[in-house]
Amino acid sequence: MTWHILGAGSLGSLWATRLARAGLPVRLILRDAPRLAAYHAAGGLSLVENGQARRYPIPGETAAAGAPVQRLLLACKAYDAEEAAATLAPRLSPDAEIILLQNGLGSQDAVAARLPRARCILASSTEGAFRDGDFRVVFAGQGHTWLGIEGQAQAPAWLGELEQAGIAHTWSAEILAKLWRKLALNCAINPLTVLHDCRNGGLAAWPDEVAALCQELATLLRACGQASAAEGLHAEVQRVIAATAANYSSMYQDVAAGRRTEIAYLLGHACQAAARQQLAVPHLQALQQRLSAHLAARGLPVT
Ligand code: NAD
Ligand code: KPL
Repeated sequence: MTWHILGAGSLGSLWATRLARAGLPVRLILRDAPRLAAYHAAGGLSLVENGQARRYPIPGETAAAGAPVQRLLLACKAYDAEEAAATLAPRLSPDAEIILLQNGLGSQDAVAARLPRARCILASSTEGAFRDGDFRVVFAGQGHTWLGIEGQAQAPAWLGELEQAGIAHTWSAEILAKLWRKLALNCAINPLTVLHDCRNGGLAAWPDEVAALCQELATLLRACGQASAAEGLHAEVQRVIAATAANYSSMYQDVAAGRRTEIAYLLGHACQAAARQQLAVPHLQALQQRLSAHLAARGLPVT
C-alpha cells in the first residue's frame, strides 16, 4: 500500500524520508506544477540526522495526478488542511484512510466534514523538525506520535510499517484527550512567549498569568468532557516551561519569521469551545485579544 504524503514541509518530509528509508512505497504530493518541477530539480528530499544529510529520491506528483489514493498522510498546517484534503477528494478510494498530523483542534472536523466517506485518523506528535533549505528537513527532536480514532481500540495492521520505519508511535482510543492536552499546553505557553518576547523559560517571571490560564483551561477541558486531559495541567505546564526553558515556542518562531500562526486552532478553538459551553474564560479571552492585536500589528492573520 502506497503512502501518499501531502506537504513536503517539516513533518511531511520527516515521515516521507523515514518510510522510504524502510523500503516502503511513498509518493509525495506537491502543491502545484512549479513546486513539483523544483522538487525534481532538487533530486528528492534530504533528511539531516545527527548532522548527516542523506537524500531520498521519493517520487513526486501534484493532486491532479490520476492514481487512486488509499492511504494519505495530511502533513500541512491546520489552516491549509481542509482545502488540501478537498483537492484530493476525487482521487480518494472508497475505503481511504487519512492521517491528520495537524496540531490543535478544529481542522480535523473540517476535513472529516469535507470527506465524509474517508476514515480520519487523528494524530498528535511531539517530534521536532524544521527545514533548513528547500526539500531539506532537520530531525531536531526525538518524540512520540499518538494516533487514533476516538473510541476505537483496534489499531490498524499498517501501524507495523511505522515500527519498521522507526517512527515512535502508540495507538490511542482516547486521542481527543491527547489533542486537548497538547492544545492546553500550547495555549498556556505559546501566546505568552510571543507577548512577553521571551523563551519558554522566561515565563517563570509570569507565574500568576500562567496559573490563571491553566485554571481556566482545566475548567474548560472538564466542561468539554475531557477531565483526564485537565488532570495536573498546571504542574505539567510548569514542567514543560522548565524542561524547554532555552527554547523559543513554535508560535514565537512563526511570529519572528513573519509566518502565519495556528492561533485559530489553539486559542481560538479554546475560546469558541468555552462560548459553546457558556463558560466564562476572561483570561483566555484577554489573551486572544492581546495576541490578535499583536499579530495584526505585524500584518499577520488573526485566524
Ligand atoms: P510546514 O509549514 O513545514 O509544512 C507544511 C507543508 O504543507 C508546506 O510545505 C506547504 O507548502 C504544504 N502544503 C500546504 N498546502 C498544500 C497543498 N494544498 N498541497 C501540497 N502541499 C501543501 O509545517 P510543519 O511544521 O510540517 O507542520 C505541519 C503540522 O504539524 C502543523 O499543524 C504543526 O503544528 C504540526 N507539528 C509540527 C511539528 C514540527 O516539528 N514541525 C511538530 C509537531 C506538530
Ligand atoms: O509544543 C510546544 C510548542 O512550542 O509548540 C511546547 C514546547 C510544548 C510549548 O508549548
